[in-house]
Amino acid sequence: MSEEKKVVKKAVEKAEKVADPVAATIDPASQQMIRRAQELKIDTCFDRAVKMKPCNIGATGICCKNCGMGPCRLTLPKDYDEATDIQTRKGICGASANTVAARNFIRMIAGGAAAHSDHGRCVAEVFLSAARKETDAYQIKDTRKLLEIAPALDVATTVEVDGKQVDRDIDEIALEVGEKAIEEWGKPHGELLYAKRAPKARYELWKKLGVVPRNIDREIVEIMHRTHIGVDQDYKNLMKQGTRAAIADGWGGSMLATDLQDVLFGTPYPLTSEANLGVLREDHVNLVIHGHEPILSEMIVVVAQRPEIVEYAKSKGAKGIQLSGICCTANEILQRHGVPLCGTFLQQELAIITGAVDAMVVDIQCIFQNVANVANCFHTKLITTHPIARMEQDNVVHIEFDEHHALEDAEKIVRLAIDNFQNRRSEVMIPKQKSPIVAGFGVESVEYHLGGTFRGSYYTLNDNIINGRIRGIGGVVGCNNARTRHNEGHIQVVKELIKNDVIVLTTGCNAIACAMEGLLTPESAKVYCGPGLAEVCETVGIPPVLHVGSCVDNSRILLAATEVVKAGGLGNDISDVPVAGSAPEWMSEKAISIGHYFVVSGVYTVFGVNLPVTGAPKFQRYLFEEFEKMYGGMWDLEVDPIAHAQKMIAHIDKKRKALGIDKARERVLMDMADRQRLEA
Ligand code: SF4
Ligand code: MSK
Repeated sequence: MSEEKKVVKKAVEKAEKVADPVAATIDPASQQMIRRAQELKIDTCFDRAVKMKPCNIGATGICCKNCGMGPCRLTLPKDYDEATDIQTRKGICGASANTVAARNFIRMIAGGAAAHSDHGRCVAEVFLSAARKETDAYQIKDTRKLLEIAPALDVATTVEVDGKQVDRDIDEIALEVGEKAIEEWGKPHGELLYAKRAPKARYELWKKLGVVPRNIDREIVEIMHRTHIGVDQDYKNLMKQGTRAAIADGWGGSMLATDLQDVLFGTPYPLTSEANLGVLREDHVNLVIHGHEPILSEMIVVVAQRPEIVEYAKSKGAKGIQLSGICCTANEILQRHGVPLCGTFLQQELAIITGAVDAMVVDIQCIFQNVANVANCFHTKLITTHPIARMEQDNVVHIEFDEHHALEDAEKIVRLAIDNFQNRRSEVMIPKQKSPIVAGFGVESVEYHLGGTFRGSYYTLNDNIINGRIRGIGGVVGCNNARTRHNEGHIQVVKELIKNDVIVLTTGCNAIACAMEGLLTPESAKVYCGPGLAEVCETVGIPPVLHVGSCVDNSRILLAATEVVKAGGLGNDISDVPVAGSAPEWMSEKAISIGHYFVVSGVYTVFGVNLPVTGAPKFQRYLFEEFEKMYGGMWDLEVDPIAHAQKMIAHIDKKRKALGIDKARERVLMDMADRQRLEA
């Protein structure tokens, strides 16, 4: 065969290569839809991941393209020698592998922090509009939460009248909270106000290490400056800036997003719903909401429930309107309204493959451009809504959403979906799988369920940790990644943790994966937990895996850990608490920012899949070991899910030992006989 023919043959083989559905995902509903897509010759991310191999140099963090002389690829030599590395492995400008990896790493933090924080800014702007009464669509809903956050923004909730302190007008407080919040993005002086919401010891440590953020935007911009060619060329100094930006995200942009959303739309409290592709209904108008900001989706929920809109849907032959969500918008409307979860990040194309989605409306973040191509193979209308997130394909409809005419925009979108119901042109195939769930746990509801209202603290949770019924807390979060089997890492890590009495707080796509697996029900405790955690869950009536929201709601995990510190008995700082973090299937820059603010808040944090640091071993050691000496928390990487969870458990046990509570009970590893005894 001639060379040319060989090249063509290879290209054809590559084009025909598709994913093995069972190797691609543990979820039977997704397997069914991957097969369906392959039958219809529609490619999905699972097929593309098989066709395109990642570049090992980039994946290990040592490719630099920060200037036009590059890309410089600083491949890790087989005979790597740390002593000579800095002289022998360098870019054209001389940048070392440590510099390149650190620059890449903090640029990921900048990307993630920018995404969360810009989301937060958008919420703050809508909040301010609502406080100024410029819009009827949004109101201050949760005044209790408003009063709770006001002092943290230096806003007084009382005022002196005739020598007495009296309550201030709520509208006045809301306006000042909105103005103060907006200033956190770009104020010229001072420091991030919310940094003081961390335990006192943590705030003082940040102060001592010089990493308290000045404002949110500045820390992100400074990363872009420092990582420009020829600026900061010391990986430790680069990471110091990465730390400032990550704190500005977790304790700033993300936390403000969560708080202001709670005030505007209500603080979540536990409710029931369902999860997986089976929530779509053949005889209903299916409108899937995908993205991150609840500003739009809240309005869609309102409009879709209006009797005249439901009647309009019926006039088109549908039995009603079924809303459902993908990614974190899904988590937002689930936790406040019980709208079902249609799927995770990797199921966005699969939802359309069912043929039952009349419209998918998207806002920002985690939206595959290929959903437009898939939608084009069906009747599905794909609607973009955000001025910063549009798509080039012609079949995409853009309805720009604005808080000043929010309800009108939402109605346009819902009507578009309804009008499209009659245009279904291919066979509808909806997988039957869906799982019941209990979601909507915030810092407040965890306090209520585990602490009791009369105590008003996390005392009972702490007590259960001290007596060993609960061994510790795992914060398991983050995305799916098409480079690894969908949901397998998430589920194995979480099951191993709860089997060993570690209660799990979850957000993002991990929360959706756990929902699909049936782990978000109180009943699952009896099946999957160690005896201590099972007993607590049964007594209190909660699931062993608590869904605490979306990606920005990782701030709830930080505040829950802070409440644990405040309740007493488990040390003075988050780094003393038996807690560990995890993102088994991460993929986004946001995950790196989240991971880093967990670490510098004092949490040992393990990632799965890979980390773009392994090509620079000295830099990696800095993050994985030396950070613990400075912050009490550090990074780790473990691809095997069981080993991953066991590393978290070992860290939790280390903390228990340091607190002197390790003798309370021996480690329990449940086998089948234990489980049967528990069930008897
Ligand atoms: Fe290469 Fe230095 Fe330019 Fe990076 S900044 S691409 S290492 S020359
Ligand atoms: S949606 S950032 S894939 S968790 Fe927040 Fe899921 Fe990760 Fe997007």
